[in-house]
Parts: sequence; C-alpha cells; structure tokens
Amino acid sequence: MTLPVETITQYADKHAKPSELSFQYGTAGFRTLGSTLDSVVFRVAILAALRSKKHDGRTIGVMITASHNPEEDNGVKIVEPRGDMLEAAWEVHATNLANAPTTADLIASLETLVQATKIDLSKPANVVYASDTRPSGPALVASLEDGLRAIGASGRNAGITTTPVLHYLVRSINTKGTEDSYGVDSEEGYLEKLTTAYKKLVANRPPSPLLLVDCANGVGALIARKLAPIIQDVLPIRLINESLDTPGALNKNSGADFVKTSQKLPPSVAEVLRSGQRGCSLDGDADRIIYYYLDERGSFRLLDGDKIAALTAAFIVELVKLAGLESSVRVGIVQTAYANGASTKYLQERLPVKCVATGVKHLHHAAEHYDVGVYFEANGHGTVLFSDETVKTFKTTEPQSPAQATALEHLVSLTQLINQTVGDALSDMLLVEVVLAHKTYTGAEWDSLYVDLPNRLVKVSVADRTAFKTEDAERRLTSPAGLQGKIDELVNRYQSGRSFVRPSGTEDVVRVYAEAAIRGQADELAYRVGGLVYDEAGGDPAKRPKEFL
Ligand code: G16
Repeated sequence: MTLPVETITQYADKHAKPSELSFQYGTAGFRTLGSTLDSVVFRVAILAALRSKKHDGRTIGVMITASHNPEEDNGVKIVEPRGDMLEAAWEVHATNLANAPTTADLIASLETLVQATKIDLSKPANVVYASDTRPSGPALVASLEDGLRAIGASGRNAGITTTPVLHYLVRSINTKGTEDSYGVDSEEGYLEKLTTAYKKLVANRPPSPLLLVDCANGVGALIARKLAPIIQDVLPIRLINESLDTPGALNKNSGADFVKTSQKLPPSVAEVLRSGQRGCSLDGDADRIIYYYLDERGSFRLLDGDKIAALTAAFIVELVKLAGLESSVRVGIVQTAYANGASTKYLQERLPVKCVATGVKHLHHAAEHYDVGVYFEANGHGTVLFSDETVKTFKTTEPQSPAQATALEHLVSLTQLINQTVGDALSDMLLVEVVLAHKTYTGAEWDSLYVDLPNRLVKVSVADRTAFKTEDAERRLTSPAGLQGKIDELVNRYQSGRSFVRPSGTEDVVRVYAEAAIRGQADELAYRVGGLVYDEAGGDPAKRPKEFL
C-alpha cells in the first residue's frame, strides 16, 4: 500500500506553510502564535496517524493547547499509546514535516519517513484529539480534522478538555477490555476513578478545610466544576478565575505560572484568601499546580512543585515502610535544574535524586527507572509513576497485620488517584490533600519541611534563542562561547549562589534562574546574569530592561 498522495495533496494545498516561518517541536510540542499554526496542526495530524499505524493501529493523542502561554499563542503535541509524550526520534520527524516548504516537499518527506521508519500503511490509524479554551482552538481543530481526512485516519474528538484528561483518554482507550485497563474512556470515567480513590484514602479523616482553586480562566475550570460537587463532603473547594469567555483573561494575572514566576498571589486570590487558608493555582490546560497560603503575619508563602515532591514522596515512603516493602520497592525522585537547592539537599538526604533537562518527557522517562518515581518540576508539573511490577506487589502482598493491610490498600488507592500518564493539576491537588489530611498538616507545617533558598526567575528577550546551548541537564551553557565562565565568576561572589541560563522551549525567550542565601542577593544575581545574557546576545542598549544590572 502507498500513501494517498492525491488526497494529501488536495488537502495540503489548503493548509500551505507560511514561507517566512520555521517551526520546532520543543519542550511541549509546537508552540507559537495560534494564527500561524494551521499548516503545522494539519501536518501533525498526518504524523499522528502514521504513528498510530506504526503502533499497529493503537490510538494516538493530539492535544491543541499552549498551556501557560498567553491567550494568543497556541500549540500542538502528540501523545503516545500509553499516554506519555511522543518519542524523541519522532519529534525530529515532526519538525521536518512542519518545515517542508511546499506540498511536494511534504509528500517527499512523508514518503521518506514511511520508508525510514518502516511503516506498514495497510494498518489502521486512530487518533483522539482535544483542545483547550483558546479562541484559535476551533480553527486548528478543523485543520487537524483535514489532516486526518487527508490520510484516511479515523478520529475521535474529545472536545474541549484538559491536557491530563486527553492523556488519560489515550491510555484508557488503548487498554480497554484488557487486564491493564486504565479506566473508562470518558471524562466521567476519569472523574469517577480519581474521586473513588480519593474517598477511600480520606475515609475516617475529618473533612479538609475549604480550598481556593484558581483556574487561570482556563479549561481546568470545566473539569473542576464537575469534580467539586462529587467531593464537596470531604474536600470543599471554591473556584476562582473561571471566566472562559472573557477575551484575554486566560492565564492573565492568574494561574500557576503567574504565581511561581512573580512569587505573589493573583490579585483575585489576594482579595479572598484569609490568613492560614490554603489555595492553589492551575495553569491554562490544568497540567500544573502551585499551592500557597498566608502565614500568621499575612505574608504570601509559596508551596511549589519541589514542596509537593517532598510532601508526597515522604508519605509514599512511609506507606511503603508500613506495608513492609521497604527492601523491595525503591522510591526515587526526579527534578530539574529549577529545583530549589534546599529541596534537593533535603531530598538527597532521604532518597535517590536525579536531575534531568526541563520538560515532562525527560522527567517521565527518568522516573520510569524507579519502582516508584516521583517527579515534579518546581513550576508544579509532575506526577508519580508506579511500575507494573510494583502495583502487582501492592495488590498481592499478604498483610500480616491490620496496619500493613491499610498501608497496602492506601498504596493501591494512590495508584488509582494519581494520573500516571502526565502531570495533572487536579489529580495532584487530590494527592496533596490526601497527604495533608493524613498528616493533619497545615500549610505552615507542610512548608516547614525545609526552607527554600530565595530565588528569582527572569526572562530575557533575545534575537536568536537557538544561539544558547546547554549541557549537564541544562545547568551549564556551552554556547555562546565564554558566557558560562562569566556566569561562574558572578555566582562565586554570592553565598549559596547558583544560576543557570537556558533557552525556553515554549516561549521566544531565554530563561535565567538564580538563587542565593538572601533574597536581595538572589534578585541581584538574577538581574546581573540577565544583563550579561542581554548584552551577550547583542540586545539593543536603548531597550535594555531597567532591572538588569
Ligand atoms: C511546558 C512543559 C514543562 C516545562 C514548561 C516550561 O509546560 O510541559 O515541562 O517546564 O513548558 O518550559 P520552557 O522553560 O522550555 O519554556 P506547560 O505547562 O506550558 O505545557
């Protein structure tokens, strides 16, 4: 069988690539201005269909979202049959296809791909897709559907939903009717799975206090609205920032990225959060979560992905011990360079910790090497993976005492509560609340596990961010030449100083992270390194941001 060249050609001509643009499958797929993505999404649909054929017709997912980015951006990413991110080698194919200048070049690239990856074109192709609430979503869904028609793939539209729900659906569809069934392949099935596990885990615990949930005016609000009534007896939640129809509202002064980057409450949350109360913020597609509370002096305290990792890993380790499995089940942590130095130190004293490059795909793969792999980015993106063998152990171990039986039951419930396909803000929220309910921790007690080193994240706009190349899990620059030496020189002047620079894979900026023993010093170091990066990249002196030193 050969490619339906004529049909692809007809459709591809309607979705021509803008000649002046080039695209890159980055940290989380393609991501740029939504109005420029028509050809990319069309081609991604064809690639997803080919990936499905390569997997013998198993369903592949496509998510149209730009997550934390501004509302005018959009993006697209491919999900593998088990619900994880696209294999790295195929990211290169995606980039090649997206950049083929003409329809003829696209056909040639597709033919090369089919040959090189030995795709049997007679296999069926199944794709499930969804989008977030961005205004550019419907047009891009139409581009995607044209791509599926062009190659004759069958598609299932999961509608407007969160990234984690789409990942859940992919795995559920592919495991339907098997002994590894992941769940019922619907939003209701997802909610049922999470809430049943949650209720089991908090049975006999007093109900949690009211939790404020900032939905970033994004798609998370839709799922959170359905979740809230199911759990209201055990976890009352109040939703904030759920305006899905207000133009420009998405992620604006709200959401996980705003809180983590600006290290303050969204103004809408500040109006209602009371001293001692907990709140959390989702991001635009609900795959990240950041917690916070106000201390007794009314000061904002951040509980980020690092704090979530510390809290949840300790709980899992405790359960594993109570279950009598500490010698056979290895729990490990995966972080990125953004992890606060204090969190890394705290965790390393207790568990094996690995540092990998930014991007869920890197963390996810590293976490698979442990029996239980806890991975969180500091920005609140993360989950816990349990190996198949470990889940079997939890289910089949004969308990010798009631305490051991309870621990084993809790561990099994955790494997149900946690969305193991990808970081999931709502699943992570329930996980955090389970631990807090068990430990009877307040926000302040959770916070006191370790004290964060003051830190600052800075974005630098440069002419060409691809000039910045890194090594050592993005902790050091190899290019531009000489810049790392200058950063090292600066860092040495600060007590507990650390700083690194890397190009973003989702925004057109270079990111600078810095931490130091004292707040003023962390800021100073970040703004000095920011200035260095700006100057080194040939930034216009007249437009140099005034905070850069
Ligand atoms: C995506 C990725 C995350 C990453 C974030 C920022 O998140 O899934 O792993 O931390 O982008 O990446 P970068 O610094 O390369 O821009 P999201 O929530 O935007 O999909």
